[in-house]
Amino acid sequence: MDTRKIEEILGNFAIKGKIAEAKPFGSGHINDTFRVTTEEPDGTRHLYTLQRINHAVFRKPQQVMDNIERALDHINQKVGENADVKTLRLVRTREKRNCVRTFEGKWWRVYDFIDGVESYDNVRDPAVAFEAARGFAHFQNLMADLPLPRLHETIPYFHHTPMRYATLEEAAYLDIRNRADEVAAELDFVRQRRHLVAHLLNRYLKGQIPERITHNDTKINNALFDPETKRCVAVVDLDTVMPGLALYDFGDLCRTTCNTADESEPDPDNVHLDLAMFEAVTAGYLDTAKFLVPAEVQELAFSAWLLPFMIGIRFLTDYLQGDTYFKTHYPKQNVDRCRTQFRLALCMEEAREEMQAIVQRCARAVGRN
Ligand code: ADP
Ligand code: GN1
Ligand code: MG
Repeated sequence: MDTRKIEEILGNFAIKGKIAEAKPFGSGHINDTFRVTTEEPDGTRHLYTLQRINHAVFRKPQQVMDNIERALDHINQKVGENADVKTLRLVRTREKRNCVRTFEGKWWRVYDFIDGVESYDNVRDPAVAFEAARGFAHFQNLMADLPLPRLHETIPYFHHTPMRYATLEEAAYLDIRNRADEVAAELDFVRQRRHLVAHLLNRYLKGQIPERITHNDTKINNALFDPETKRCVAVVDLDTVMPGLALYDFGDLCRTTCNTADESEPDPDNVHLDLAMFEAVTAGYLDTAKFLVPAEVQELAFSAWLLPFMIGIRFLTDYLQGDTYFKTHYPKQNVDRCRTQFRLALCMEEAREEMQAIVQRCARAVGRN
């Protein structure tokens, strides 16, 4: 995108100074993100995050923005001037709105850029995993007393595994790109495990696991770290903050921290489960998520398996549907992503007892059993 276009969009927002630089930023799969530097006449510089909300994914962008605004008002009021945490701050438009819709029908928002922090697509350091888990648990904690009304479901059935499975079967049946034969082994992998898709939802429906306000996209690169203290100082990507199960947040963080390979690793044999990382995530999460009920603690290891399984299903579905949802950078990236997730899930099946033992050990350490 050229600077003139960015200038035109930013012209709607109450930013300080004139654009000095605008660069694509981050490695998110959904939105278009830019880091923008502006400069005032006296040389003072400011940094902003400009984002185009992917409205093919988020069909009601205004609801996304209203959720985010409520969540941030609540969080910012609670954390106050606490210097240890950095929170997202929306920059309003000159008309005091939280986003703009251009005449072409595109939706844009601006945040203050959180500077001086690091984010990682892949981590191998258990101390970072521990901190990330504490960061997301802290986020859940902060959201626990958000006043009613209930937040909008910005993507209905987002982590509804039975629905994700049904959509996969539909995509395989329609097979609009003639790709189903090529991924027969992956489809088979899913079908062999279909009896597990409703497990957490059944416990939720029985009233054993509560609905909470959750982040729903807790991959490690949505946590920002202080490079010196290595503490998680901010949680970003709030588009999917909505009612959900805490276990989904825990599981997604395990998915992105316990895998020794990248998400798009082309050779599944390079995918291994790092149990030291699982232990660190579990310990960090239990350290801060004091609100968990016993059934949630019991299902931590299961949710660590469920998320790679479910997100693998989503990558596979997207491949069958022609790669229209996740950004891809080469033709079969969604197949690589899917195989990586399924290999990780398989490793977790093989390590099931060890993972349960780790959960019990961590729970005992914080007096939870
Ligand atoms: P996507 O939905 O496409 O993943 P994100 O909101 O996660 O978009 O943004 C992409 C990446 O940009 C994040 O993973 C994070 O590393 C970085 N990022 C997003 N917002 C900010 C911000 N306000 N300050 C600093 N970095 C940010
Ligand atoms: C997307 O937006 P990003 O890149 O943080 C996706 C997540 C997936 C993840 C897989 C709104 O996350 O659900 O788990 O890719 N976000 C949405 O890497 O679908
Ligand atoms: Mg993101």
